[in-house]
Amino acid sequence: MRLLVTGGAGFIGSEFVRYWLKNHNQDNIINLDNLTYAGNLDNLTNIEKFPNYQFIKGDICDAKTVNNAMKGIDIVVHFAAESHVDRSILEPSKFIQTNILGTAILLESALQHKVKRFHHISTDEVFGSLDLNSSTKFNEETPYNPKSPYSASKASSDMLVRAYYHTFGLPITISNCSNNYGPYQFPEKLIPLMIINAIQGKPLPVYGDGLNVRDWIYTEDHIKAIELILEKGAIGETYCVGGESEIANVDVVKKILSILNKEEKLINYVKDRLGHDRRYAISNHKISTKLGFKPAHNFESGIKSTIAWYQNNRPWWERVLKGDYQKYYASQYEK
Ligand code: NAD
Ligand code: TDX
Repeated sequence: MRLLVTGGAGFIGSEFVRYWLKNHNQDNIINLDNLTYAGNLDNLTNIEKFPNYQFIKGDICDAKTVNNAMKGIDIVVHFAAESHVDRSILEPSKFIQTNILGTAILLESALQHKVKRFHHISTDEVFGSLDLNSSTKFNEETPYNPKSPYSASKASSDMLVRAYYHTFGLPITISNCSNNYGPYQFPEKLIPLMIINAIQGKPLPVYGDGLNVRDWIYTEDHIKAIELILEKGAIGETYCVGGESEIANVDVVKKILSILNKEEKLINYVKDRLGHDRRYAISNHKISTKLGFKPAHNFESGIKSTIAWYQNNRPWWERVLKGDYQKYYASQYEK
C-alpha cells in the first residue's frame, strides 16, 4: 500500500510515520508537511533514510502540490492542521485556511485520484464542553457544538469529509480523539510545557482555577486506534477515541511536579483562556465493541515515560525553544 500522510512532521503524525514504517514495512509512506513552527524533521531522524519513506515539503492548501503527492496513493491519513487552541485565539485566520481549505483541497484531490481510503484525524473538541459535575461523555451521536476558532475549524473540516462521502462516495473514515500526550509534543501544549518549565525551575502557568478536565491518551494508543480503523473500520463511519483518563489540569501539573521532585510553589495561576472549555470526556464504547480497541497505557505509566523522554532528549526541546517559541511564549504568558 502507498500512504499519503499529511502533517507527518508534527507530534501525532510523526508518531504514526515511525510506528507504521516499523510495523508495516511493506508499505510506502509519502509525508506531505510544510514545516510550520510545529513541524520538525528531528522527529523523523530514525526513519528518514528508509527506502519506503519520502518527505515532500509542501502546503495542503496548494492544489498543485497536493495533486502531485496524491498520484498512486491508496490511503490518505490526514493529520495536518493548526492544532493549538491558544494560537487560534491569537490568529484564527490561519486555522480557517489550513484546517478547512486545506482539507477541502485534499478531499477533492483524493476523489479525483480515486483513493481507497481517506482517514481524517479530528478531535473531541468539536463536541463542545461538558459540565464538571456530570458523568456525560461525548460519543459519535453527540451534536457538534465547537466553541473556539480551532474546534470550529476542525468541526467544519469533519463536515466536509462527511459531505464528500455522502455526495461523491469518497471512502472516508473519521476519528475524534481526546487530548494526546507523549514524546515529541511541541511545548505549547499543557503537558510538555509544564514538564520543561518544571525541569528548568520556571513558573507553571495554570489557567483560571485549574479545575478544567481533559481526557488524556498516550499518543501510541491513538496511533493503534487509527491502525484498527484503517484495517477494520467501516467506510463512512466516525469513531470516538479516548484515553479513559479524565484528570483536572492542576492534578496533571501536581503529578508532573511530584515525579520530578519539584515543589508545588512553582504553580502560577494565571488569567483564564478565553472561552475555556470546562470538561472533555469521550466514550470508547463504539471503537472498543466494534474494533476491539483498549488503551494500553494508563496516565500513571504514560506520564512517567513522557517525563523520562523529555529528561533524556534535552537537545530536542532546547532546539525547539530557540527562535519563534520565545516570541510566542512572551505574547501568551508575559503580557
Ligand atoms: P502539531 O501541531 O504537532 O502538528 C501539525 C503538523 O501539520 C505540523 O507538522 C505542521 O507543520 C503540519 N502542517 C500545518 N499546516 C500545514 C499545511 N498547511 N500544509 C502541510 N502541513 C501542515 O499537531 P498534532 O498535535 O500532531 O495534531 C495532529 C492532528 O491531530 C491535528 O489534525 C489535530 O487537530 C488532531 N488532534 C490533536 C490532538 C492533540 O491532543 N494534540 C487531539 C485530537 C486530535
Ligand atoms: O499553559 C497552559 N496552561 C493551562 O492551564 C496551557 C497551554 C494549557 N492549560 C490548560 C488549558 C486546557 O484546559 O490545560 C488544558 C489542556 O490545554 P492544551 O494542552 O492547550 O489542550 P486543549 O486546549 O485541551 O486541546 C488539545 O486537545 C485536543 C489539543 O491542543 C488539540 O489539538 C486537540 O484537538
